[in-house]
Amino acid sequence: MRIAITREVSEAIVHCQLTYLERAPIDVELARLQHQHYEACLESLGCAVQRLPADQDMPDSVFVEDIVVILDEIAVIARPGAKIRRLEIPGVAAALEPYRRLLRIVPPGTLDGGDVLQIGRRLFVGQSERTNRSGIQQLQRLLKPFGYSVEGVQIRGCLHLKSAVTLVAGDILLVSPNWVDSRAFGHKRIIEVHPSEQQAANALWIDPFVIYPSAYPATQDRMERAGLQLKTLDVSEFAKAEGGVTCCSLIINV
Ligand code: CIR
Repeated sequence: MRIAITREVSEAIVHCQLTYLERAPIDVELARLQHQHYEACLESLGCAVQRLPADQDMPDSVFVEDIVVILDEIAVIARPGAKIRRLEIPGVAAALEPYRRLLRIVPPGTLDGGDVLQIGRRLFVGQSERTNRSGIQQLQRLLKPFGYSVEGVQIRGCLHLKSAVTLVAGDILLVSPNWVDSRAFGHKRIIEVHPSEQQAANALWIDPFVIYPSAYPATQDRMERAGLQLKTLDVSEFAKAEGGVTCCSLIINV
């Protein structure tokens, strides 16, 4: 069985953190509707959705992925590079306690969950504006006893590693080649995003389906030609907040 932890869209999302995008007005009601559709999609794929409440002081609450790295054996509570986002930690940690033993990234380390791409026992971690060397080294030390390797990966021009690359099937990566060099990931098959859709590499694989933004039809076409089964969603308001489809849930195998 799978649990999907999500978190309410805060009224304050209009003041969300932005790094590479210009601020564009976010329609909070529309964001909430899109969030409901996202949750319904997760439910249709067999996930039991558990939605956490959020406050005014958490503009980016909906992007739960950044707060923790969840593995089968353990969960590592991250330490987001944007200080204001650390207020999101206690609520997410409390929700995870029934499911996993919790380890933690501590100062001076910073790490955003959106920078961590898991491929089997290998974890690739984006060296981004949010995740520093200490965060990566701590993750390495914490996970070594569980048999995971942790490798830093250079990214350029995007917020997180998973803005640039996600796993969309057991052996296929979806990659935005201007933002990351896919040779870092070894032997996987690669689907490159369409050159006109640089932001299109963030997809959420819930085997055998892929949840995917409807905003990238040319890349969608490439994925479908490769035999992938997509569930598309309009997530326009999250995209304005520099978020994608992986960021809005924590999937826990129980
Ligand atoms: C932030 O800058 O922290 C949020 N506005 C967006 C976070 C998106 N999270 C993700 O890609 N994992």
